[in-house]
Amino acid sequence: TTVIRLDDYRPPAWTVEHVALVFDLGIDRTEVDATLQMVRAAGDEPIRLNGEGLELLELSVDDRRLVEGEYILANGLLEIAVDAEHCTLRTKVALRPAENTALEGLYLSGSRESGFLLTQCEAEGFRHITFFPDRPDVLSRYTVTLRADRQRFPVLLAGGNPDGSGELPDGRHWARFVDPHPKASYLFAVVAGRLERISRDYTTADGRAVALHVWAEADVIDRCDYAMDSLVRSMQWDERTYGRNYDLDVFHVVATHDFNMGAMENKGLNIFNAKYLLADPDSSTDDEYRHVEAVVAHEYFHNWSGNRVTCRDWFQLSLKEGLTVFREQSFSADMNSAPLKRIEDVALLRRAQFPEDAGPLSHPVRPSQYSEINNFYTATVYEKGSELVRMLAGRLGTEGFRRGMDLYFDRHDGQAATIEDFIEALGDANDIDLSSYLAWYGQAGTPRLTAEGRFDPAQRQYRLTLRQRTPATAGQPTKQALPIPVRLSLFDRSGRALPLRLEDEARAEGTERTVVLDTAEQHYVFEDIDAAPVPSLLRGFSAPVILECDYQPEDLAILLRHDPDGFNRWEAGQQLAGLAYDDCRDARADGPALLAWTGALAELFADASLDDALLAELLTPPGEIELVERQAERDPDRIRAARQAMLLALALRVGAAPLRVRYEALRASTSAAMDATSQARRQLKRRVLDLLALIDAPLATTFALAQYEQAPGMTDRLAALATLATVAPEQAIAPIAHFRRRYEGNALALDKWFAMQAQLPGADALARVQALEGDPSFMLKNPNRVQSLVGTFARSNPTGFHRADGAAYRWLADRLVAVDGLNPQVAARVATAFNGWKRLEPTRREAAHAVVAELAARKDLSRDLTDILGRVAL
Ligand code: DPP
Ligand code: ZN
Repeated sequence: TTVIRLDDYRPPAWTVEHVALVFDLGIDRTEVDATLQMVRAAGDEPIRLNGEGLELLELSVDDRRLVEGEYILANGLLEIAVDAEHCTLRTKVALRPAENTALEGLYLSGSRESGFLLTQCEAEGFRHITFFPDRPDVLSRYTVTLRADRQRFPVLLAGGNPDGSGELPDGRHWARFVDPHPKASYLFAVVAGRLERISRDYTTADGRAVALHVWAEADVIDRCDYAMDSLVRSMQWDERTYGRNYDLDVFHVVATHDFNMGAMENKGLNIFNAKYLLADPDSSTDDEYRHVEAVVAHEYFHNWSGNRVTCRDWFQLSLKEGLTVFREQSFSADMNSAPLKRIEDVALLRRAQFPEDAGPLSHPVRPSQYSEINNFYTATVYEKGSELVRMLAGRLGTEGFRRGMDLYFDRHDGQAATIEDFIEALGDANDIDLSSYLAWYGQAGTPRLTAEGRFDPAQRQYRLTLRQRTPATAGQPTKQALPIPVRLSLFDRSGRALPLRLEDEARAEGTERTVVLDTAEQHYVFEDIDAAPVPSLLRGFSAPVILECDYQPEDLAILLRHDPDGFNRWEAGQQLAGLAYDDCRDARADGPALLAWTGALAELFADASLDDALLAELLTPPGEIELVERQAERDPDRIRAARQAMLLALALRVGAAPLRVRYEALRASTSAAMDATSQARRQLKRRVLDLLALIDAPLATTFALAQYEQAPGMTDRLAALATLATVAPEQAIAPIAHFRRRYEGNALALDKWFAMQAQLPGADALARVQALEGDPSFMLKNPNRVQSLVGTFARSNPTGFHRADGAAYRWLADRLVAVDGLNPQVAARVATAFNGWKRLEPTRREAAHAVVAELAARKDLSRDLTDILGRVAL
């Protein structure tokens, strides 16, 4: 396989100033006629165009047809030697959309009879549509004409402003679109078929009238209103927060059930996985509502952070993704609760990115090489990338960051930029040199931050020593020190935040400080301290690191009880839960950390002033996947057993009666309302019921059965089903069957039905999953369905997937090969479930190794899957 390296980057030899595309659309065969205005940019190289799976029908340069021998077509490249400085290059190709199961390029969503055609071009899908220099640093203006049968394809859409439409002979029609903004080919999109729409008029802050349209198939169009509301909120927020206005006369959003990723920010024509666009109380959970709002915002925000300023090359992917995730997270924090949003984001980082960064697939936020770019749409590029932007934003403050962003957008508008450009613009606007932060982009692995405090009563000083160390990762044996911003406070033992005065400072200033650790080790001496304080470190999760601090359990209990900030409180609880886990792991039923954790939570449980959602989060210790870090030899059964033991201790400490009373009170206020209070109640109700189930299974079963029957919406219904399936499998059989019938034909609800069952732990998990494969609605061809059953089982069911006999590994290997034959991107994504095999205990490790090695040795797999397996097997 060819490896692409960042160091080998060369600007394009030829660019395309304007491209005119004419599509004659058909499900079995589509013809694409492309006219490219080519301009030589540098050197004397031939024109080289990417093209894959295209049937070349015609090729001409400046109106002269080329014959064989006048061009070279091999290995996905069309090469034509041209002497001139510019030329008009024309190609005509044929495609077969209905056969395209990889869902990259032009493909069919749904059935031949009623489905519609659409495109996905990021990262390198455009080359499956026409011959083109398919790289993000070639920016072109697009004119797109679509022609198709009017009956079969009544709706014709492409990015840009509408520029006419009309009738053609034989029941056909046409529509043309002109995009005035030069864009990269990965942002191209068309959609054609039978779709319904909801519409709204919007006027931007700078006075442009924009028609907003959300499109979906007829059976789901009534579930698009929340997406439309979210879109309007996003547009207003970006105007307010970043001064960014939308820049076309029309903005389309389209939902499809067949999509490899979450959504795609094509210029003027966003396309969404239906999972992130449709929402209604009967079939969507509260979490899903939040995801819809966030993803709609994310794709909209890309219009500036991604489209107007795009990436020079795919190594810079985080330039748009990390930045846009950060913008999306800030938006969600503003729309909902900021501390809860931060909890959600940090929990995701720890669950998804930390493990990724600790295994063989570890890579820097800006990778230095790849063989398949599709495999770098990762938690590292997205979530860790966002944390890096957050550190920069924190360093500059709200106003400074805005100044920096203004300069970045201004300076690079209409360009393909690099991460250096971004950091330079932020720095230049504030006269600060931020270049030391670049090291974060190039270095993989999660840094360990060690903190050690020493109180000196004679000097009335508290001396804090911070150290950093990043463990070696795949291909990066040695690491450098990074700038780590550590936001901190000191608390006295009554929970009061102390005024902070560092040595050399004349006066104390405030109770919170950010120090930047940019060497391996540094000391900070705080003055006027009367008694050993409790340090609260890394407040707000000020850097994406793992904190190792020699906290005593009672120190953390003080923070958990008293920290005024919801996020920090939760964080103290997580740290304490980690220590409590260690007690359970080592069979210390009366361990001090376990007692401190359960004691503090029992107290908070009784505190009526605490927000329901925060309490629910506090009652949730780190998950099994996160806890593997606390285990030298990973045995998922033992991890689960220890975690269950700590939950049981918590339930006992809170007590059956308070849990029952709380559940009943929350049940009494059940409603279908979507406001924050109602959502918080549902979330807490679920936690309380699950805790109650650990100490009074019969009562919890009765509650869950009733809750399933009376649930006013999906959140309560699905939660009840999951509790039943765990606590009383026999009694769950009928409700599970009922749910299946109730949602026949509702793909997204059925996905949740598969996923819920795929997560049920234990020895029968594989058999259950295999039985579910026999359900008539299961199909390998649909990415969401594969993810909901196969992906969920492999990634989110540690005890089920990692069974000691290796049977689930062998099962997954078979499924990967089958999926790979249809859709390489999906196969590669699911295969990342093998990332952690090397640190499993020996029996499982050997079983996994055998399977991974055998798969990796196959020669008949896609480049996507081969790349993942090759790196995982190393
Ligand atoms: N660029 C897309 C996104 O919004 C990739 N699926 O993340
Ligand atoms: Zn994105």
